Amino acid sequence: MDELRTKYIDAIAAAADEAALEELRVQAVGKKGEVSLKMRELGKMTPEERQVAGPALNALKNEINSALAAKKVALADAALDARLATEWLDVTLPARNRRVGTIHPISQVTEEVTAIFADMGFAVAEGPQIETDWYNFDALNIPGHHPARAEMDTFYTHRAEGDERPPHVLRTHTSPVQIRSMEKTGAPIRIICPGRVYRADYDQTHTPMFHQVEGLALGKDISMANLKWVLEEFFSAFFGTEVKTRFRASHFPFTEPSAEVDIQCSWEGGTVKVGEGDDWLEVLGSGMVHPKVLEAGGIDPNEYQGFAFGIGIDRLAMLKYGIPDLRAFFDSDLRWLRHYGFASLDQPTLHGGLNR
Ligand code: 2U9
Repeated sequence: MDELRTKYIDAIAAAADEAALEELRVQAVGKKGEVSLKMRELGKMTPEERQVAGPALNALKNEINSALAAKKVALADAALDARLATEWLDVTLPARNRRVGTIHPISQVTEEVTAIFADMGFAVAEGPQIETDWYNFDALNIPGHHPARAEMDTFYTHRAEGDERPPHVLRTHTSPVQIRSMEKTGAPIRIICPGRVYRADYDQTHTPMFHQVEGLALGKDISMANLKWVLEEFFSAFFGTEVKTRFRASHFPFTEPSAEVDIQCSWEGGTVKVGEGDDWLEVLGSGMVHPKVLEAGGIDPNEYQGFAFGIGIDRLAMLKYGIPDLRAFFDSDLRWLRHYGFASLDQPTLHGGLNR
């Protein structure tokens, strides 16, 4: 029995893993194990012999079982220690750099323009990009025969065969939004309408989809003088320097009188600088809203009047951020987007400064 005890207690102490331990358990105290076989021999003994050998074998079995259980716990602890020693990570390390996207210059400029006009009390209005010909043309005093319709290179949708109704169009300007807003809220009103517009034209300075922001201010006492102040205020805030404007008489179907607006600039070494020099750059169309357009929006022209204007956002972005080719705006070239894009956590506010 002493031999068996020494053999198994030593072997258990030396077992390298749980599998070896299980093998030892089977060999010693399993059904056909050495200790179990010895226990079977108890039957052949005399009662006196059995009285000594029985408790001794039981004690040996218990001792081996205890040693097995203790070693099992020790092995598990050692395995856990080994894992903890190898599978660790330093949670205090700084995170790995990840490429983050950038804000597109069009989005950036739209936010800048919105912030400036919001500060002057203009709300943002939006509307559908697919319009009826009424909202896109007729309501804006552009009747069916008007040459402006042909000049606008309009995209038309298809009507089913036999459907004689005029087709819907992709809006050629954001002006329909202003008509819809006039219908909805009436006057007085002060809104800007930024958004996508569409014209079938493509070269270095034209893309079939581009962006406009139009403005509308109606009240009982609004004049061209207010228009000039608002625009000069806008350009100075946008370019971060005082910008002079020049109004030239023009013609649009939806405004009367109408004016095209130039901003002061200089040309040096092939680059434009806004707010200095003796040259002028045309950037915008504007005027007093035509009485017929007010009527189309459900507003009495004898009671209310006001100004409207339209600016190309893409053009503004090119001017402010020195971007040479309009077409690159919409190529989705990642190198271009990383170069001209803006940090998403660096959005413009009037107090934070729009011109960094
Ligand atoms: C309503 C009444 C009047 C908006 C106006 C212009 C003149 C204009 C162009 C500037 C550059 C378009 O992006 S561009 O090519 N816009 O010249 N837009 S007046 O007049 C309105 C609009 C809505 C109800």
